[in-house]
Amino acid sequence: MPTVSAHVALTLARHIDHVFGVMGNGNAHFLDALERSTDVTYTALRHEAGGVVAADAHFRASGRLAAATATYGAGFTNTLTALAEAVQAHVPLILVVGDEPTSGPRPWDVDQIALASAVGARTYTVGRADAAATTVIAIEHALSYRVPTVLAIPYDVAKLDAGEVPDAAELPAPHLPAPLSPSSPFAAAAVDELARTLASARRPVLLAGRGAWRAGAGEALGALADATGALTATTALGRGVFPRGDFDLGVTGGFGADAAMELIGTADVAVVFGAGLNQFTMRFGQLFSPGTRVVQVDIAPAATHPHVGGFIRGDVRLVAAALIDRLTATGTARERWASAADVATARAQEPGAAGGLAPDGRLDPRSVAVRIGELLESDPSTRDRVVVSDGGHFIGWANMYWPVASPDRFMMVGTAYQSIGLGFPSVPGAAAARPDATVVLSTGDGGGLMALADLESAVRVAGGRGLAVVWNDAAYGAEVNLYGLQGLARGPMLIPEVDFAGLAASVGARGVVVRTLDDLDALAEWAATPASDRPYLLLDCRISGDVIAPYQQEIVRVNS
Ligand SMILES: Cc1ncc(C[n+]2csc(CCOP(=O)(O)OP(=O)(O)O)c2C)c(N)n1
Repeated sequence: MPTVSAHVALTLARHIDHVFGVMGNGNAHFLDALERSTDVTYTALRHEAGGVVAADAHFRASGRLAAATATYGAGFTNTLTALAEAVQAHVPLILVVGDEPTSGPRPWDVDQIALASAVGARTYTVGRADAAATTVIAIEHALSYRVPTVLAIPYDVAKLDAGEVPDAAELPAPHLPAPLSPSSPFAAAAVDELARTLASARRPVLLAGRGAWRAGAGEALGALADATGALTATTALGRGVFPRGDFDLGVTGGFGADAAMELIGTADVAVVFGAGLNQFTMRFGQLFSPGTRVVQVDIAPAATHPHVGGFIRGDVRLVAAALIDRLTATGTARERWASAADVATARAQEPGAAGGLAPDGRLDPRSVAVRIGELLESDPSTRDRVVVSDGGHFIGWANMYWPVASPDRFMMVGTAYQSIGLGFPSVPGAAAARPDATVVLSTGDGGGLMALADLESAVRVAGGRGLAVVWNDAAYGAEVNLYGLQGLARGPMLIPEVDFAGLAASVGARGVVVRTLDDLDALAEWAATPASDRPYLLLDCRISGDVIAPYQQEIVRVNS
């Protein structure tokens, strides 16, 4: 007869395809049931944080729920940083864990419910009689509130016989909340007013974030930009949401080019769709000028920045469609207020040192980023890519120089919680979510070393579809820039130069030490080889720490 663990596994299997994690006493029976009785693909990670990161990256890359699993105690506490990141980033996933027996804690148990709660995640604990229903409730909670949710199996309950697994028909199906329609008379009046404002605007800008992508609003926002003659811009997480790029000013904030940000500052009307307007997006308050009328459209309960002068609560796609209806009814299709050529000039980034070397003889990361960006775009196999990024000073390079086709093709797992060290385990999650795409990791040497346990997972799972770019400056560069330059002791900020190419080779990848731009020809050769015939490639780029990204200079300025 099926056990409680089998009830959890079989019910989960009705709603998800992938589980990532590490095995131990607390989840052995769950994994046994998953392997024997379901079609779910289980992927072993090498650190429990990695299991949660992979499930998180899977959702970000596909919008499909995945699960992680860990044993009780040390396995569970190893997940906490990754769990906090998923909470802060509003990423749903299910974390199936073992837990203390119902009879009470053993010496090696900790209060897991309190720990999960402390980082913002709710726990549902299954019992003998309710395991399937409780599993569905956990899935529903994760999807409705867009949060990671813990599903705990007490140790003494895990292998109890629980009878037949209830039929799918008898279980409530998880459902998503209906889109928030701007249909009340108040909302309709606000939409009317915004349509009039846009119709009479001389220099309108539309700024969209990841919320716009989640709402499926890309096409509608593109049509709205066409109808209003607006220039567009996105947040870092919203890159690629607008269908056309020729009137797009790029990312707002420190990743954007100065000239593009200055153009945005001259807007008379800016409408913000599905973007939280954090301090980075807002250039620490400098993005818009006091003369810009800023209207925010979002499902959040209220405006999220003091510069917002008008707020419409609603689903971004529905509000955009309502605006287009009103604007096309009055026939107001407009010319853009700047030419495509001017927009392209404004958003162009600094190209880096000619020849690629900084004065200290190491690579200029900007030149490396430009060249890698060109190579990624020039081959069909790398054009179809998902970029996953760890955190650190280097995040600027991918954000500034590598084109992004849509927001689900670029993710920074870790930045919501400001954690480094979640890069390598993002790779298996994105690779499973997008079985045809190349997964490109961008990581520092500091974060790369922290995540090293899952270098093996990245190489094993992504294989020839995987490429890692290590921005190896032999330092915790962000710390050098923020504190070393203030005169704080540098010893703790430095890392011996690590041979990442050698580490990659030790787990079956091809590692290439990149000291000149010509060394990047290895990427061109690799891209030209069919994915099935090539190993994972790691580019160990020996970069100069002296080139500081503009976004980091902005942070230094604000901090001082
Ligand atoms: C888990 C965690 N530990 C420490 C930090 C502090 N921290 C922020 S950036 C950074 C340096 C990252 O170094 P690296 O990955 O080499 O990238 P770089 O800054 O050199 O580009 C550190 C240590 C953090 N954010 N998260």
